[in-house]
Amino acid sequence: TQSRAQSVAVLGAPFSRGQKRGGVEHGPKVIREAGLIERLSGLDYSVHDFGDLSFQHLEKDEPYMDVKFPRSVGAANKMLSGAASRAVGAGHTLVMLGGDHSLAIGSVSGHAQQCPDLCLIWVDAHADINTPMTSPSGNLHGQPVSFMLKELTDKIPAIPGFSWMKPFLSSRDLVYIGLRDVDPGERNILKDLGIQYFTMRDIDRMGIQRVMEMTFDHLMARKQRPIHLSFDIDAFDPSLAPATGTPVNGGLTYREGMYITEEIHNTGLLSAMDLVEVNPELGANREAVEATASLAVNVIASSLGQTREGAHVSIDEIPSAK
Ligand code: HAR
Ligand code: MN
Ligand code: MN
Ligand code: MN
Repeated sequence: TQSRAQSVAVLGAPFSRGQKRGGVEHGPKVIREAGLIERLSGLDYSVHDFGDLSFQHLEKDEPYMDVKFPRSVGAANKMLSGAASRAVGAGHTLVMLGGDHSLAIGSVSGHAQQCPDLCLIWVDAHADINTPMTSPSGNLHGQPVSFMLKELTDKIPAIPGFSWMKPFLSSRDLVYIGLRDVDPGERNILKDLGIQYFTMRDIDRMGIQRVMEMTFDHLMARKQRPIHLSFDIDAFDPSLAPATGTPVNGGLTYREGMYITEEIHNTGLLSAMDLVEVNPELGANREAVEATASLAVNVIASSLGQTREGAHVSIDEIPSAK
């Protein structure tokens, strides 16, 4: 049988101040309502639901330069980082439910405290690598990766709320999949640091199978290491994931999404993942919200070993007729 982590920790992070649209803080609730815990239990994991973090609401949190809600985002991520570190340290595979994508600062940094040699696979329409100086919006959900990268240390000003964290990731340990809305400043950073990224155009050209091969060749060339998967639901085409804040046409198909996550599971190296940017207040109707939430559950289940081929059972005799 396959080696599989025995236990999964589910941790909700109901937080929305990394961007300006309300509702994304209800992501954990709708993803749970779509049956997440039951599905993971059905995959034979022991599931530890750690519930939702309760973030302190700061009444006064003025922008710093153009950065919006710096203290709220900093404090929420500090708390999440500690919780993520404890969950991984206790031997669980972590599933963090957002919330907006600024939360990756906490989940990846907490994971890295336990697994300093981790690599990061970022599946998203967006690169989320603006610095506070290049960000066109000031929203921190468009910036989390810039705070993680050692190579950008000198480009990140001291933002209130962020003194607890230091950059911990090398740009060669990061791969993007699904990009199709990259700001000019972001493209400069990607090129300048030589970051490996696969846009939707690259998937069109090479197919998702080749893209995943190249992803693992890049990340595992020197040695196998733990994987952090940060999955933004807006990587999918808006026809599949309508209930999200910044949909961009021309996204992943359902099959591409399942192939990406199946291949990540097949490495046996997935150690933590995020599922972010599900916003139930933005679906046109209940069906749209439920479709988005159930897609999120499928992404998580597939990352954790659900296969389209069907489950392997240890007693594999075909039942006889009598
Ligand atoms: N790049 C834009 C910015 O920095 C938009 C970021 C959009 N948001 C996300 N992140 N959903 O993946 O503001
Ligand atoms: Mn609300
Ligand atoms: Mn994102
Ligand atoms: Mn995105």
